Amino acid sequence: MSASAYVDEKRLTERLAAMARIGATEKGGVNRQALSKEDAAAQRQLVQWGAALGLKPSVDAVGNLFLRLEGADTSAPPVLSGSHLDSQPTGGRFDGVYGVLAAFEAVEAIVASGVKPRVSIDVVAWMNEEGSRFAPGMMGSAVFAGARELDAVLAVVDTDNVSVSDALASVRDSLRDVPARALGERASAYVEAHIEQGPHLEREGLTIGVVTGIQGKRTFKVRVDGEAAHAGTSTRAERKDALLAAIAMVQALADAMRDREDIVKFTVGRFDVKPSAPSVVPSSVDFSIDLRHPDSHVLQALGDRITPICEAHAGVCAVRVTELSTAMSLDFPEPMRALVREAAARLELAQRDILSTAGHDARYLHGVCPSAMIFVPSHLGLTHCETEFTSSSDLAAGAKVLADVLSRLASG
Ligand code: HGY
Ligand code: MN
Ligand code: MN
Repeated sequence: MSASAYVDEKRLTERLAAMARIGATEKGGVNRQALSKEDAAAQRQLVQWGAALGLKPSVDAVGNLFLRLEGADTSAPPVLSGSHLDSQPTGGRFDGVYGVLAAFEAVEAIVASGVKPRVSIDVVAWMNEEGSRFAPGMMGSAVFAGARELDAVLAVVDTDNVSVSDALASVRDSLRDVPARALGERASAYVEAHIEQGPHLEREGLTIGVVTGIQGKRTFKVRVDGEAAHAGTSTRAERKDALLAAIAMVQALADAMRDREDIVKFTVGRFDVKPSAPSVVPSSVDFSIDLRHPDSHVLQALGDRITPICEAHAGVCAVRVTELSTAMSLDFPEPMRALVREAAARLELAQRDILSTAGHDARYLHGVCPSAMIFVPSHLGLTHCETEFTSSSDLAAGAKVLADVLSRLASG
């Protein structure tokens, strides 16, 4: 029987429930931000499950966690499969962690099938995919793929001025029995299972999304500097009000990004006002920009307008725009997409091709080895929120497709 026959829906569901208890929020979601104690606890839990299955753990210098099922040829580059354990502050119980546990379940099914893969398979949990605590996201996969420098990532600080380096050291300390692994070891292929984070599969009554690619994304941080002043004594003419300047910038940006087709995705998710005191004119504002579009030319053109628009609305304040990440749209290779399509067809699962408008670590793996993604439905498309939900039968279906795809890739 193929490995998919050994995928156990109950086991997968129970592991997801166990992970959802780590960083659980009162409203049924999770707050398991990158390199937090909750993230460390989730990694420890994964290592423990791996030990019971005989998987060999390792951690690289940027905090990516790997669990290896050794193949017959240990010199050959492994097949990788996974996603991320970190979440948004009010995240859901499936975003990221499903891909890690589906990969784990697929490997457990392959072990149960009794077939020893020719090449090794690594289950991977990438460090800081979400970018909520440390921006930008996808740090682990980007450094693994050589798209970002390790030192630059380690120097990034969170809003409490804690660096990735310090936070990583404390997580590493709690995994001190896990051996180190070199950065960016070769991989022969990568497959990531993930919830769709959109409404299409559920709306069309489908179970599997064969992901064709990932839309492009550019992220920025904007710093507006004015001057603190007394709310009662300073006149409008004297003021350098950073808040009013920042609001004018955001409104002008939103107007510039508004397209009739509603394809442009423009988001200001973070907006920090200082000193944030009712009777003080704001002296500075820091805000984020997340800009996405499936057409790289449009993304380039719109993103290039951000700095001039901010400067044009700065008034008497100063403004500094910094681009944090730039990633153009990508298409996964057809032979990899075909593997997913054929596995879903063999399992008689309703499927269709689908573009990912959310970002994923597969974006960076695509740059180093043939990569693919498998989507399962998100109820009402709800995600990055505590009501995120996918049925256990859909979760198991995605793991079955993954198990068969990994089996084929690892058999060489
Ligand atoms: O932002 C994203 O697209 C991903 O879910 N972190
Ligand atoms: Mn994700
Ligand atoms: Mn996410």
